[in-house]
Amino acid sequence: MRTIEGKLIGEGMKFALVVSRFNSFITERLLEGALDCLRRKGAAEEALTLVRVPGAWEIPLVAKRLAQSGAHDAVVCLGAVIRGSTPHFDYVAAEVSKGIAQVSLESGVPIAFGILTTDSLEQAIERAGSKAGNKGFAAAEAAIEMVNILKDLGQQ
Ligand code: INI
Repeated sequence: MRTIEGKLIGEGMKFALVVSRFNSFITERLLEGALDCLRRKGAAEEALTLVRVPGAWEIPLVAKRLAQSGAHDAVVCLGAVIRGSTPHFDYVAAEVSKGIAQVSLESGVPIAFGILTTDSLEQAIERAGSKAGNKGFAAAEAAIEMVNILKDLGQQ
């Protein structure tokens, strides 16, 4: 049996990160996690591009532009949509998820989903570098893995 599994090696790869400022107390922790992952797995400093956007709602459009540019092997999206803080929750959470999935499928570029959608600030803190790990780190890891999988599939 041939099994294709992406290696977790980011050397020679270029990444864009899109981070929302809304709930920045959380999103900055996600960014730290994502950068920690990319750097430790071999991505060079000059291979990283960071774009800050106002809120999670704005992430898909910027991710689309970055994916279309051809300048990045993958895009890592980081945001925090917290139900407690807004009646907008359902709209924002649904649209950002759909938007990111759509951009990835249409562009063929891996777009990692590092958007927390939680009921409370406490749950978001748990996923941003405390009890439940760091979702930004996990999203960056998924981006590296996907770039390697697509490379392997392309060489068959
Ligand atoms: N943006 C978020 O990233 N998280 C949220 O929890 C949130 N809430 O609660 O409303 C949020 N709203 C702003 C939205 O993403 C847009 O930036 C804004 O509506 C302007 O388009």
